[in-house]
Amino acid sequence: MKLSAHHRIPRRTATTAVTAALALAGLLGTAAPAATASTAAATAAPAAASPTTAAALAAPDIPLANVKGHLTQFQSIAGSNGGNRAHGRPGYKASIDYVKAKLDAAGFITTVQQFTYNGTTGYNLIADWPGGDTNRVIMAGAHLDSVSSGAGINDNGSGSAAVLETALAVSRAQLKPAKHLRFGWWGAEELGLVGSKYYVNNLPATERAKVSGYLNFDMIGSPNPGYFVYDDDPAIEKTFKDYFAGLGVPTEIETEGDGRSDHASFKNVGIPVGGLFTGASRTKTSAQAQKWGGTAGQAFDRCYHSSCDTTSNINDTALDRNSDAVAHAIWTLSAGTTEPPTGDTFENTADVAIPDNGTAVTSTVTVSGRTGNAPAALKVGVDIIHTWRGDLVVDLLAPDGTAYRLKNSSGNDSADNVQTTYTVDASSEAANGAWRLRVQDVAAQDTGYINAFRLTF
Ligand code: DTR
Ligand code: CA
Ligand code: ZN
Ligand code: ZN
Repeated sequence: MKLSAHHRIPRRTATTAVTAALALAGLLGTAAPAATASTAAATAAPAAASPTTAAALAAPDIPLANVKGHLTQFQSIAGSNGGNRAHGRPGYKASIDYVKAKLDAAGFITTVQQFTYNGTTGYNLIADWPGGDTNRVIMAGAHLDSVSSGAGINDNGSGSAAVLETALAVSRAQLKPAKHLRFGWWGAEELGLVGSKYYVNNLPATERAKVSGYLNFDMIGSPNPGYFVYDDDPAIEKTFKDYFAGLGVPTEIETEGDGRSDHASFKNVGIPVGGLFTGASRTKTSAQAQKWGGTAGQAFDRCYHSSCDTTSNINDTALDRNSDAVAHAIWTLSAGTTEPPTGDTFENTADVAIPDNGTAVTSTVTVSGRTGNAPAALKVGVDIIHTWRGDLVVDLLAPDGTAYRLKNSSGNDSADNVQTTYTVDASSEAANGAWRLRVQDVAAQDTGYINAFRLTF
């Protein structure tokens, strides 16, 4: 339980003990070389401010060749497994294994969720990108199964490949969004949204409440494409429409989508949803052909649920535009508010020797790129290697010099090291500037050093 009854200690007055919240220890690494000698008043060189925010970052281009490479793999998998990637058939599990291997290699935390339908085992693949606020999850998904009549390259290799390549782009960028990113590949969608329903139904209500939005991509490379945006959550819809407007590509509201793909499973439990679609068996009108090109009077996808839904059943421009739109939505919706997102960390890992029973030393981090004041729950990560930590007094110094007592000396605390995170109400302090951790050893014998100092906003 965190108790953070902090009182701001006016500058240069006798420090008053305040209760510091001790969060889980171990946020900072403990491995460190023996302390290097340094002058008593030494202040470690401030680490270069390294805000790890994605607030303003634009999404990278998603390479069409990479997306098509995944489609080639799905085609090959179908070819080696009876011609399809359908639920309960070997081609589906082989597809799961392919996608999972790519994600594991890219640093995702993957989970294969099993379920049974029609007497056979189905699989969902969930991939979490470590970091971000796990109370605010942005999720993107696609069904990975095909119908039994073919390889299902547009339906829905296209969505699966675009979501996979976007996840891999997140890894390449080492993106650190404010919100937590999760990706899903669903089984048995063609049999009635079975896999996504199973996932949602087995997600505790507390976990469902953390999903800020679910983005669905089912058929996004149709050979005679339309550009349809789901008309569900307004913010998600706007994100997609703005993207296509930026390309000069008109969009239409997806009118047949309700209940027709995996977003329905999420919508049914109150999770905001959105998504993209390039059309299935419906016929493109003349007006649509006027704005999008292609062939009026012909289905958006003539090979829908047919054996001809192969890698030749893809419109490259549609697949490229939609893959880039997936990335745009992920980068944009996970960045949080206009403020640099929570999870912004600044740290200094330079060692600073603490003189035994001597003057105080400091370690400095310089915060920049933020606006306004620091938060009321500023996380102060402290990592001090020191025998008999009862010798130590530890303060946080705000940029204006105001001292916040984190730890008092306590003669009988013979344990080693101070490795924990304090929560400080720093809301009266400007966020930007040089923050310092001040440490003083006030009792003879036992020595050590500051190993790391971290501020998380
Ligand atoms: N049911 C999907 C294809 C599909 C048909 N209409 C829509 C609208 C929105 C998304 C998907 C679809 C399938 O066959 O997988
Ligand atoms: Ca691209
Ligand atoms: Zn289908
Ligand atoms: Zn589909």
